[in-house]
Amino acid sequence: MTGKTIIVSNRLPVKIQEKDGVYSSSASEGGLATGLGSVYQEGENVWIGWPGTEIVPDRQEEITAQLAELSLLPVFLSQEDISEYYEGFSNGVLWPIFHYYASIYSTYKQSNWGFYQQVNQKFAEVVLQVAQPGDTVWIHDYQLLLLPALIRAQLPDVSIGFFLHIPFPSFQLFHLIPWRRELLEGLLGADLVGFHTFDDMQHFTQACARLLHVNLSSNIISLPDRLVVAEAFPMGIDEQKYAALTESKEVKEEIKQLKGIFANMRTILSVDRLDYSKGILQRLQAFEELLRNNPEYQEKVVLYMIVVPSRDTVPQYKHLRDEIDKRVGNINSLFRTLNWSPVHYFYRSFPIETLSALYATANVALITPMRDGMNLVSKEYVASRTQNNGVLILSEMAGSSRELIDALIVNPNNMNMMTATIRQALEMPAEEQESRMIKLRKNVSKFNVKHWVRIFMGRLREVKELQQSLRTRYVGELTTKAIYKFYAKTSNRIFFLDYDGTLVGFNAEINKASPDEKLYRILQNLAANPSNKVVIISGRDYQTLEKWFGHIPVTLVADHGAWQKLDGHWESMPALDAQWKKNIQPVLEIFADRTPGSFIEEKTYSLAWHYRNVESGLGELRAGELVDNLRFITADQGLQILPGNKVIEVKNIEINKGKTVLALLQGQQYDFAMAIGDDHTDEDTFKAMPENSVTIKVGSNSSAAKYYVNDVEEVRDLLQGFITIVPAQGLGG
Ligand code: GDG
Repeated sequence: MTGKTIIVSNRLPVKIQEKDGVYSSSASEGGLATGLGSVYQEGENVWIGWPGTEIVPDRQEEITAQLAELSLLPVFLSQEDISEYYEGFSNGVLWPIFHYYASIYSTYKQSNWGFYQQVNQKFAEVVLQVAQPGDTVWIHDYQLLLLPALIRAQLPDVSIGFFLHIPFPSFQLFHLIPWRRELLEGLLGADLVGFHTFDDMQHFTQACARLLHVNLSSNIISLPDRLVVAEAFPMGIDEQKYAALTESKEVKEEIKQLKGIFANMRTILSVDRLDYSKGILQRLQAFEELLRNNPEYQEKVVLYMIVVPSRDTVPQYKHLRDEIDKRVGNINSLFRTLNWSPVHYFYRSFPIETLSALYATANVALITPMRDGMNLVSKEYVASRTQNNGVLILSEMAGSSRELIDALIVNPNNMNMMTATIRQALEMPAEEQESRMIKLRKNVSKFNVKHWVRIFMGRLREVKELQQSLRTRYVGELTTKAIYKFYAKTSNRIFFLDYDGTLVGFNAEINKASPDEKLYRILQNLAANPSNKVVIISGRDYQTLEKWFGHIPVTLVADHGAWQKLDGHWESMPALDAQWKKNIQPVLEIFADRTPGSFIEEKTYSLAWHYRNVESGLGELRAGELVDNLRFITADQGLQILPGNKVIEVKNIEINKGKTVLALLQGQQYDFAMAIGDDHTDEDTFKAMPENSVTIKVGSNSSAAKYYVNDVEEVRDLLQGFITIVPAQGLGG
């Protein structure tokens, strides 16, 4: 049975009004509210968020009751909370950095951060009042980056999805934030982290790999207790609503009026919230240049510009507003004639019907943000063009430009391109407009907001199933007994044992991690039983394995399978090339030179850069950079990059422990097969093992192995049991 769904966002999808001491609330029709409407209003489901205004304590109960009718649950915030957490940290630190505005004047106030933490905690408390194991929580946006981990800590058995509506910046930008680690750790409380674009997703996973000790395999981040998936889910709109609006009586009336006002005139529409990320000033500049360089457009073209008031108590926004006023004033005073004003500028919001009429009538939509997570306005314009005409000009910095590829795509910093593209749009023949708009509409209608919700929720369920399938069980007393019993009944057995991190602990000096007496005894006794074949399968070079284990009757596999000792002789995998090493070695050397304590290990078919002795933090940082560099230069070279425990290794793609395991199992009839390992090269071993084998991961419960143990001591105890406990209990062997 699945539990309920809880949506969490900074603001509730509701407008609260107070008149003469009486509060009333009405649902608002934002994009998110439309998309999630069918979700939060169902059954026990609920939407949690701030009601948008400060409510005095003695009225909070009443508001809570009112909102409950709408399936909403409020988080009450004080004025101070809002100014520090929302205006200070969310909009003063996260918003600019995430939109690539890193100012040298940025101030990172500790008190803003303190409130950000506290308010996220307040949200967590409200979520925890209603959430239960088995429920699904879907958290939205940059104001709540810490919330996933806060909920996870109290309630490990919930599904948590997170969606970021704004861009996730590249590493160099994200790196600037003093609390960058805490922010990532907060997000990694989620099971699924969604972004508008593939780039944002990659920026996030790279930040995790570089700043935290996590293993990354494409878009999957492995944490010790579970894996987290990051993915792109481009958000859509309710396209039918926008198409239907154009047919409504009210909108038709407004369309008629607009057509009357702008008869013989071509209109360019621009709609944004007041924000420096939206490129409003640059757009005005482009329009001014268009008029200056193309006098034929005078009295023929109008820029209809709506700027919706937003955050204008913040000095920066107020300044932007003043700048826009000035620029509009300049353009109008420069070009205005008796019958014509080039810019029709409105600093206010309009009812959706007016917006719809503008979308339906504007010949061109000029949407040129400097950075935008998605930009829904561009999609709304397309959805409103039911006659398949009109031209969309779209900035390549908007997430929507990845999908709306039939728009005219511009770089908003390139003024020549901007003006040339506006001309191209104004002059575009009807057939071209139609063929482009048909394709745009198809896209907007297929990937609509319902589709977005369905795909996100579906993926979250899949991630949960994936986690479940990888969740291994601890080898407790009962399991150990069962394993020993199984062992006792069999007579042709094979053991695949990894070395570092499995049979011996991690040592800062690679050559100090040599086998001790106790380990020799265990291995010798285990291998002395003629029914047992013991394979040590390691990433170490063959010379080292020979030195340590050459004298005991075990099979040795070195260098992750590149070398094997069969019948007393070391043999390498046939037809492997090692020419690539001369290209990669210099890169590793640069990193070794720049990173005190790190060193390079050369094996026959691989090169490894070790950073176990590097100052903590620096090693991880350099490792991330190295992986990025290597990805770039190893593409198409048939090489694999393996980030291991304090090591980055590069080797031929053909080398893989799993392949070696398969080769050793081939044609043999083992009735007992066991594999133990600790890092992700051992995952290949686990996957290659036969169905009924015993696979054991060391130190983590998220693995393809069936069971896990905590540490090397537990591995040794388990192996020791085959030698002492099994015979002692008369179980045979
Ligand atoms: C954030 C991200 C991402 C605008 N003027 C009026 C009005 N609007 C509505 C539009 C549209 C919405 O506001 C604006 O959405 P955007 O997506 O364009 O931009 P942000 O507000 O910055 O949204 C953005 C989005 O989250 C979703 O993930 O796309 O990148 O920054 O729906 O129609 N609505 C009415 N009157 C107006 O005057 N009624």
